[in-house]
Amino acid sequence: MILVKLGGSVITEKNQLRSFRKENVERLVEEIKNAGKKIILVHGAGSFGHLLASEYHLQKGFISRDQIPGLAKVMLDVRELNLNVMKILEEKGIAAVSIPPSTSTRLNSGEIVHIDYDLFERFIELDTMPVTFGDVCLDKKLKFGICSGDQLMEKLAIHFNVERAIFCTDVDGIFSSDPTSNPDARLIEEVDRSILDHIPRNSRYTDVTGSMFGKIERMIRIASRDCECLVINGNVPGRLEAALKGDSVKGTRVIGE
Ligand code: IP8
Repeated sequence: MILVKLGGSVITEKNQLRSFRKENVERLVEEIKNAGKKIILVHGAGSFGHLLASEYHLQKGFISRDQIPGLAKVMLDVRELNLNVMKILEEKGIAAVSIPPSTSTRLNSGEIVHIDYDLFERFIELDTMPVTFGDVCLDKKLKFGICSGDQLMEKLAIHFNVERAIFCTDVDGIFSSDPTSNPDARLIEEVDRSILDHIPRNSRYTDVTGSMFGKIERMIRIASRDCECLVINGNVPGRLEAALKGDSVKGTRVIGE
């Protein structure tokens, strides 16, 4: 079993509200189909989630009633994004089923404490591809919160003991600094815990779901479970297919401990 995350920046225009990158998703789905592997697919929220979630401070949990219309809007928008992805999977002949975290996952202080794994297991038994995504979920302590695709990747990788977890982003992998603003940024082909000494814990980051530091920490935990963990560029044709097939591909391999 292989776990794939299509990052929000690969499937949406991140700074343009609710803008779906249809052609990119069509190509990525083709690559998934060509590779012919058993996959659980996770996708991020991109501009269907982060912009409004940040405006309504949903990542902080319940602060006031004024957030509630925002909660409903973000839930609707990420469903719409998921539906766009599901339609393409169906059109390309992949029998995929959507498992929205808002109805299958619970948080406590922002961390996942429950996932209905049985739903995933039963759909996998039926030879379908489960698809889940970054969403708004109920939170025991904070009433509600944001469940990111990365949090789902960690839990699903561990529960299903997957052989490989592939994170598709809009850059070639993990860099020594932000490659979109620093021309001297260097791609790091193998990343281990020592990199965390060079990344600020609370780096300025546009996502409501946390810093680069936190994302890499999750990846290290995945890689520590005997799972090959790769970060690749989902915008470059062929890379996802190669990574799925186990061929060598430009990107970052995360080393566990
Ligand atoms: O894009 C975020 O999920 P991510 C989910 O995987 C929302 O970080 C609703 C912003």
